[in-house]
Amino acid sequence: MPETFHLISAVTCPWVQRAVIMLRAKGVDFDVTYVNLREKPDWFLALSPHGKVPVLKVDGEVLFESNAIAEYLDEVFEPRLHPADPIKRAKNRAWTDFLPTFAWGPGLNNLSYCASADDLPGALETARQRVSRLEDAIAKERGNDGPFFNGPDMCLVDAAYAPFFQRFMLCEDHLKTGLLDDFPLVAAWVDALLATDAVTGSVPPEFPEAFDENLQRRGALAWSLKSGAQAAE
Ligand SMILES: N[C@@H](CCC(=O)N[C@@H](CS)C(=O)NCC(=O)O)C(=O)O
Repeated sequence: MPETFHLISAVTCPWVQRAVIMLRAKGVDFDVTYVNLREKPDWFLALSPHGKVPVLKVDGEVLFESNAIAEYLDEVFEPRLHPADPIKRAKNRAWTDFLPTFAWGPGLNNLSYCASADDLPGALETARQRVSRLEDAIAKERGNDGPFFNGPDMCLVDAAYAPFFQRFMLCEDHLKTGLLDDFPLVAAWVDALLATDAVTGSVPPEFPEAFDENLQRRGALAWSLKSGAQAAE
């Protein structure tokens, strides 16, 4: 059994968070080193094949890509989060593959980080199309037997999507788009994800401040609305 786990991380990275959710769900202890991705240190560039986080060092072996890391952790540590049934497992992997399209296809992130009120309706419409695919998938594959993607137990699809929904909900507090109002299965799924210890404890204490800085740097509408409301208090 491997003994040491060292995660190379960035505070607001959703792909890193997916790895952390998996480590927490599996009860694996790990050390963390944070890197500044705007000034990547040489040791990091030498270690990370794509110059990206997450990287997980396992007894000195370098793993990269959050999906590969999640699959590795699931193979090595109990409890198994992937479904035992190969057909269900393949479908889960397919929905995990949908994540980049869901987030950036353009997708949910374009709404979360939307720059202006004028851009909001278009971003909302695209995000609705993306969420609707998940709503249909859940209705077809699982029905009402939630709250997680496959049912009562967390799975790798949950670990993949949770960070993106978490960020959206932080922005939604200010944007108030009502995106999830017409998607009850996804809405209940998101509620469950954001109430799960493996997810809630997967960001460091400095996350809220770093996320706000990120919004500000992106010139996000959510940030203008938040800072405007704070100034009015
Ligand atoms: N497909 C990769 C995406 C990882 C990724 O994009 N990480 C970002 C931070 S959130 C990064 O390291 N960006 C640095 C860069 O692209 O230079 C994964 O799933 O691990």
